Amino acid sequence: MLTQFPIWLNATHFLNALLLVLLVRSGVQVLSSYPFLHLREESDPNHLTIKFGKLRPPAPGQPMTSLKQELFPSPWLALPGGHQLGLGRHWHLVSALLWVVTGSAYVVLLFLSGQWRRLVPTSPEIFPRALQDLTTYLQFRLAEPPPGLPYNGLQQLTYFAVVFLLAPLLIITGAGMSPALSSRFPRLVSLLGGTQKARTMHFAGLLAFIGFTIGHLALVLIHGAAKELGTVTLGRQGADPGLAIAITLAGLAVIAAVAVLSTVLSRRHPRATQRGIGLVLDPLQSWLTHRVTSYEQLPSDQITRHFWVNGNPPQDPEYERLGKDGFRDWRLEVGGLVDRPRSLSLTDLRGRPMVSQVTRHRCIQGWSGIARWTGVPISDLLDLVGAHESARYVVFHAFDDKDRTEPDPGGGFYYEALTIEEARQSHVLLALEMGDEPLTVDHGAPARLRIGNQLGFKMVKWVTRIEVRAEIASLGQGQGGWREDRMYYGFHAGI
Ligand SMILES: Nc1nc2c(c(=O)[nH]1)N[C@H]1C(S)=C(S)[C@@H](COP(=O)(O)O)O[C@H]1N2
Ligand SMILES: [Mo]
Repeated sequence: MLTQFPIWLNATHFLNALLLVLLVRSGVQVLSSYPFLHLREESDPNHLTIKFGKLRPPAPGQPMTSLKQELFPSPWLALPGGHQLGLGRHWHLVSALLWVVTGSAYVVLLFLSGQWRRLVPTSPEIFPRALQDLTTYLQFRLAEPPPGLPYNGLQQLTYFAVVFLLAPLLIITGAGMSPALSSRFPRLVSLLGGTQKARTMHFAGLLAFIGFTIGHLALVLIHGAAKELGTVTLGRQGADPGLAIAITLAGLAVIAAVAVLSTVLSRRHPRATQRGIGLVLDPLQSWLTHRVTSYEQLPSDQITRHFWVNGNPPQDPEYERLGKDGFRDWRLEVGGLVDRPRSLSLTDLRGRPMVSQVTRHRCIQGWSGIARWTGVPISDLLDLVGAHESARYVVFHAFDDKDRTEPDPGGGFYYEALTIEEARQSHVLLALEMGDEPLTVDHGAPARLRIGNQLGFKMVKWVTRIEVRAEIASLGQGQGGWREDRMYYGFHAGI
């Protein structure tokens, strides 16, 4: 009986609607943190770009940093609204995960139950039928489905396209933005035309979903809400219309309640939200950053010209003094749970085996840039000092005191931690050069971290000290990094 829907179909339809509301609102939050969409693989807001705001000039004496470009959307529009990219991403990723699980269950049940016949066109005759239906609607008449089927040609074709084309496009373009996945499968990213095109297509997918939803709701109303809602809620056209409308309103109330609760929870209890959602995301993220290593080695002709800066350089007389003579007196301390703590000069570091990689940097905000980086693998330094067996984390401490360089939110020196397994991967370098030149101050002189399969905020610039530790709970606010502590970012940054 194809005109009667089994209950799992109504249930997955409802979950899908609920999750899409979370996805769209948190997606707006993520987009706002870098309100530009690029039409080619170059995050240059002055070139081939769709802008949702004006490019804002830097503060006097500061570089043009990407954080300065963030928009702070209203909580009525975005989840959770305001200055909360970290939590917006948590919501986006956890709803995306649940959405993929729901969608997969739906597709499996569709094929097991034979219900796929309603959706999947089996003959090319669907195209003229859909066109016929469209002209019927345009003449303000109802296009009825063929006898024994629930949908007319136009409905069948659009539903099919949404489930089997649009949803996969959103998943693939989403994966194309993940540093772990896109550096493991560089071919997938080239196929999409690069990270920035993936991001732009992801946004186009959102617009398509919104367009579809509006059309879909309009047709339900035009075809007769009472009759159609019987199918939507109870799976039968003959269902009691009063009951169907009551169930629909209850469903909408649940969606609205989730929208309000997720926003209020995130704003009142940001740490609890970060940790609660982290319980679901952390295992996946940790699996990605531990197991899915970077295979990225891009050709030199893909190197991008525009490379954003993020994070204001240290405002520290000591740093300035060291910089004056090319960091000759600068020393990198490597210590903690190690047998032979060392204090290394730039010359010492240059004497270690150096590795060169052309890789893509992906900032959590959304921009990306490709450069050649040259430096010493962290694993080499860990071996040099003899990191203990009991060590679990490697912490990178920086020169920039955020109370001076980013007073909102401030909170001490920048640092980020990696698990020792992450730090030992071959694509993790202490970079000394960018584009075959010593690092500039903006990009982290004299030494900064480079990680092939994680987001940019992990890649500490202006490194002063590497500390091998057994735990990170007693460091800062205990979340494993300054941005995790202060901006509620996730600890593993593979997505
Ligand atoms: N010490 C320090 N390192 C930092 C930051 C910072 O604020 N301070 N910002 C991080 C972020 S969010 C990004 S995206 C990259 C940017 O690197 P770039 O400025 O070389 O492009 O640096 C990371 N390293
Ligand atoms: Mo970033």
